[in-house]
Amino acid sequence: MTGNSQHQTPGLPERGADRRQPVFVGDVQGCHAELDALLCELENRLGRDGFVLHLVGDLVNRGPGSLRVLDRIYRLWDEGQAVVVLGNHELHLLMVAFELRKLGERDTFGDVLESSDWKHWVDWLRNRSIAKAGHLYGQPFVMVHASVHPDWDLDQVVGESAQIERELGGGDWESTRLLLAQDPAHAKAGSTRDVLGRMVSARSVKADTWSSSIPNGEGVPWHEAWSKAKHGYGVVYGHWALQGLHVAKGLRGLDTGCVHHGRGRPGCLTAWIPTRPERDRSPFGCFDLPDDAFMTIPAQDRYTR
Ligand SMILES: [Mn+2]
Repeated sequence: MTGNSQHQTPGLPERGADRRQPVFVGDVQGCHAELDALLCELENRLGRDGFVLHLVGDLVNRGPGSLRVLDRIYRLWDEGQAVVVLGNHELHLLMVAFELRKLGERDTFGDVLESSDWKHWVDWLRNRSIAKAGHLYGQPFVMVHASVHPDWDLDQVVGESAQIERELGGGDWESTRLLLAQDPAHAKAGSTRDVLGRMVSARSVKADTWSSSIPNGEGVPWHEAWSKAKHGYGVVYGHWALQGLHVAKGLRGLDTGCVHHGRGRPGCLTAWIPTRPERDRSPFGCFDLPDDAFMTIPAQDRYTR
């Protein structure tokens, strides 16, 4: 698979245009100490300005420092050193901010919504992307929080994401509220609300439907169906802490449950630091196997039960 400049985005330049190392980071979920430790390691290894963070979403919730995480990532984003896609916890935060849902007992992003500049955070989040496509050493890929439809080619992923972003962001807050007010359980298959749910929440798929549940006899993991379609692009994603680190051809699942320490394995924050592939490795370039280009930061506490 060769590069296709059609999918180039400002945040993810083609090789040669930007010498900074791309670094993909799994679900942070308010684990500010681990994020700080990761950034410290990256600065030591790559230099203060030597990398661009790509965060797979779920920056906030369950952990102790949602506001601190947002603040740190925002500064990097503002300096052009971070690329962000939204996760289901960011959408949940927006729905609470729009009074479409109540703050749950386990929700810990009250610090964001109670801050004096909460409107800034709502506005920044609602204007973030659902998917970010680009190239890694010539290999087309997309970063998304949970999943892409198994049948979509990269153009469709980008198109669906752009449609959602038009309705979720821009304009006034009312358009955001109207989209989020739709019940995803009753949204028509393929509607903007349905596709938004799929991209930020899905784990299993069956025919043209999806579910956030892990496959239980009904349906299969979304990436199993996606792999069968033999697409030429890679997917970097998060959202599936119970699955843990997922390294397969074309796929890098990075949610290693930093905030869910104790769910069957020690939690940690994981970063993928893809390396330039050797010349003959194909078809997935840096998404091929084997791959040990990961950095892990152990969770410093048991944040959730
Ligand atoms: Mn998630």
